[in-house]
Order: sequence, then C-alpha cells, then structure tokens
Amino acid sequence: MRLPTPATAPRMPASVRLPGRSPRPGYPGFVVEEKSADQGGAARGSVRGPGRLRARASALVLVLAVAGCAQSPSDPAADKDAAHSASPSVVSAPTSLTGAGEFKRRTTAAIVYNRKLVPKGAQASLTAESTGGKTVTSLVVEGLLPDHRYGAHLHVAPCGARPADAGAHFQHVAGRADASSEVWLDLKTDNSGAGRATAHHDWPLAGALPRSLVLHASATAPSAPPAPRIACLTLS
Ligand SMILES: [Cu+2]
Repeated sequence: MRLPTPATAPRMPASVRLPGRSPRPGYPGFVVEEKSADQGGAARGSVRGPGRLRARASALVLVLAVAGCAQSPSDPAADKDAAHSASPSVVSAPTSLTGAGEFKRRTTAAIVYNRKLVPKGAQASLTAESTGGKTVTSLVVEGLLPDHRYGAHLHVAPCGARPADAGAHFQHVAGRADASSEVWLDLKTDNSGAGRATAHHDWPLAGALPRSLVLHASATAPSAPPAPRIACLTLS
C-alpha cells in the first residue's frame, strides 16, 4: 500500500492523537500509520507484513472513528494489499495464448474455409490464461450467422491453407476426447451473429501448447465425428 504523504493526508484536528505517541511536525493524525511504516523495514511506503499492517490499519480506523472522521482513504487499500499478499503461491509459470482477427481467404492468422457459414467481416478473438494450475479460455465472435450453433475447439497445429492443417484436437490427457481434456468452445450466436464461450480447466497450459482455434459447421457431438472445419484462428 502507499502510505499517505503529508501533502495528501487528510488533515485531522491536532487534538486527535494516540496516548504516549508524539506526532511528527506537520503530520497530525497519522501517527499510527507512520509508525507502522517505520517498523516495516527499509522501504517506506511499501510495507510488507499483512497481519501486522491490517492490525495497524484497524487501529487507524478506530482512531478515525473515534475522531468522528469517516473519511479514511488508506484503509481499503490496506485490506486489499493484505489479502493479495496472502494468496497461495503459483504452482506453474503463467502462460497465455491469444489470437484475433477477421476471417479472410488468404491469411493463416484467421482464415475462412466456408463463406456461407463465416460471412465476410466475421471475426473472432481468443484468450487462454493459465495460472495457478488452472486455465481459462475465452472466445468471442462477431459477424457470424445469426442464431447458429458452431462447434469450436483448440487444435494442436497452426492454421493453414487447408482445413486439416490445424491437426487434431488439443488434449491435456492424450487419447481422452472429452471437454475435461480438450478445450471445447461451442457457442450459439445471437440474432446479430455474435457469441461467446468460456472453458475452465483444472490444469495448466504447459509443454506442447494448442496452436489454433477451429470453428466447425455445427455443435460438437461427442459420439460423432466433428463437423466440417469452416474457419481457423492461429494462436500464439
Ligand atoms: Cu475442432
């Protein structure tokens, strides 16, 4: 947290002081806060030690409340910082993948294979964020057919001129073809042709990463072969 500086700290009546502590000149009312910074170590203004800080922040709240001063800009920040630094350690390196673009005929960044199902101007954006052993993958599309169900998955290879170039479905567990091992992002568009889907997984992206998002002509049916590939977005 950033401690209030004398220039920005709310002015308190000079009579509000903790017993036994002498205020610093020109810094009335923030004796407690300043004291905690001194005890926190060398770095003034970036105090480490959440529990102690929170306790002192609470003491400050009490002082302010007693003083009849409801305004206390430093307190929410103190609580937020304390909660943040108490979060569990990350178990794997954060990884992120993105891809975005308008689907066109001759670019493999975002390529269309079927203009009937992916009209001119259609576009997509994908982000996959992997951190703390979990992965969240989100797809947003615009300009597709209205009220249509599309299948969508992450695949192992980048998009190419041919639909098959994207390779097989990405699988976290090799050979396991379900939504817990693969990343399925099926969606139904609204009446403007826009849609979105998000997939949550309890595993991190690591090792061989997915390289593309493939849009399929219709929704994924686990017991049937995937519908034809109609567009592809390369991820990096
Ligand atoms: Cu697929």
